[in-house]
Amino acid sequence: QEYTAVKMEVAEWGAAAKDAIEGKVGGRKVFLVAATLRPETMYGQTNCFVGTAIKYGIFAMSDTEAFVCTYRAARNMAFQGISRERGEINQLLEIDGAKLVGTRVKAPFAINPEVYVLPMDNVLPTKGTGVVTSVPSDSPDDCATLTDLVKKPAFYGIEASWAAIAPVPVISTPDYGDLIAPALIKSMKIQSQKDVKQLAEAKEIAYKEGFYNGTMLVGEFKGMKVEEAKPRVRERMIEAGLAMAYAEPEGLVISRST
Ligand code: ZZB
Repeated sequence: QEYTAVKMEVAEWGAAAKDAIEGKVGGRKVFLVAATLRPETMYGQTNCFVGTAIKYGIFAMSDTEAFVCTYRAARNMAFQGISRERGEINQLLEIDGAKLVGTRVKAPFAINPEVYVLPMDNVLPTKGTGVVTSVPSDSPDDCATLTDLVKKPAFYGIEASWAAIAPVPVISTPDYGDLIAPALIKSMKIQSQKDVKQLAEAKEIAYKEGFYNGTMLVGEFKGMKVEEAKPRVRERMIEAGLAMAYAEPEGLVISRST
């Protein structure tokens, strides 16, 4: 899978992270790095998700920058020309996902320039970077999770205000309007992030509809078909130094067996 790895710079650490990190990153700028297959939706980011039971590392990528992601992702990046020295992994510290919740990060290209790190039950430690950027307008999983958080902030250990953020229309499709994910959640009667089977179905529909029938509503490529805008937005983010190409290790598996 060829992902776009989006650099979400920490604007302000939450209280728990601040204590854990203080004095340990050597003055580097720190970024949570989210892997996405939908760079064209980045205008609609409303928050960032981590798994509270996942262990993350903070990895020095250069003298001036450090990335928050899983060890597995840092290792992949080290072999994809993202870290300064090939194969080198320099972990500055380990931190529990739970401690990252409440941190405020910058969301590149988003209409909401800064967003909160929030908890999601279904973040897989074995996929992408373990950090997910959330676009509730176009991702049913994100929409369902954010709704859970709004309903039960205390249960999820967050401040209600961190999740009190409306989906931003980014893409229009003829059949589902300007907010496909909320429309699917409603028509499929999805109750929460726990409805994983229906959410997988909704995701499939949202991917296909968005890609083949979607038109951009915002940004530099407003009015363009999603199919054409997608690689262009990605390129713009990479040019701006806000994103990188990031591939999953299928490639490594193949090269090992050959
Ligand atoms: C932003 C975004 C906006 C995404 C959207 C999707 C959609 P897939 O299709 O199953 O391969 N993701 C990335 N890493 C993880 C992880 N470790 N655990 C759980 N989810 C993760 O999934 C790729 C998508 O799953 C990624 O693209 C990311 O969310 C999430 F409008 O990034 B996406 C219809 C989907 N729309």
